[in-house]
Amino acid sequence: MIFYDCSTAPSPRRARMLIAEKGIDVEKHDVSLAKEEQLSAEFLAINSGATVPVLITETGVTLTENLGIAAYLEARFPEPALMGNTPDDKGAILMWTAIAEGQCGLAVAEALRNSNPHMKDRAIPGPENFEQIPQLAERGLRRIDLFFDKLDQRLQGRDFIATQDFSLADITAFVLVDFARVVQKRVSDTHPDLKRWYEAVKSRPSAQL
Ligand SMILES: N[C@@H](CCC(=O)N[C@@H](CS)C(=O)NCC(=O)O)C(=O)O
Repeated sequence: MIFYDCSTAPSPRRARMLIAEKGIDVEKHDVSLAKEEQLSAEFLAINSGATVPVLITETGVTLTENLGIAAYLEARFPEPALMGNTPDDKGAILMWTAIAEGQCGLAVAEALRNSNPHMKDRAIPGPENFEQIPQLAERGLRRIDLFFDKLDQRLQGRDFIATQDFSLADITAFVLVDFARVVQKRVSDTHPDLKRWYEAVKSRPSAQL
């Protein structure tokens, strides 16, 4: 399997953590977003959507979305299960993964991509250019605060976000919460349960990569 990664970006980190948690061997290629390698003809031939991560499966299928990559890896390498074993757990894990993507990942992306001068005209990833809308950056910052509140509340008396076990939902939320540092949002003592969970996930070997 070939894995197109980028060490500085959150989306490939989600897949990287999942691969590490499952102990899977992949051939890794780093794509530098700083050097805009995702827009090169060579990479566009692999993913015309110009984003990482990308996983080329054992049978040669190209997967360009975290959810697709996770579903494939969970089916191909079931242990340890990271997407649930029971119908309830499977539902809860995908639900919390979607909540983290929509309410944290998109909020951080809005805040960063609509304010950073290096991302002028790159407000949305992909082959097309989009101009920045400063109001979206402000809205993104407010939404990150709301998500931190929500997750702190959810984690009261719990070790993991979706179920009794560590799962894809924890990987997704951890990576996206951690990435909020790029817009100066950091987990602090004002959110004690979020902080306890964040420190625990941060200490896992898969989070060091
Ligand atoms: N929905 C995709 C998102 C992939 C994505 O947006 N990746 C970003 C890095 S975090 C990217 O490749 N950006 C390229 C760019 O900024 O031009 C997933 O979750 O896998």
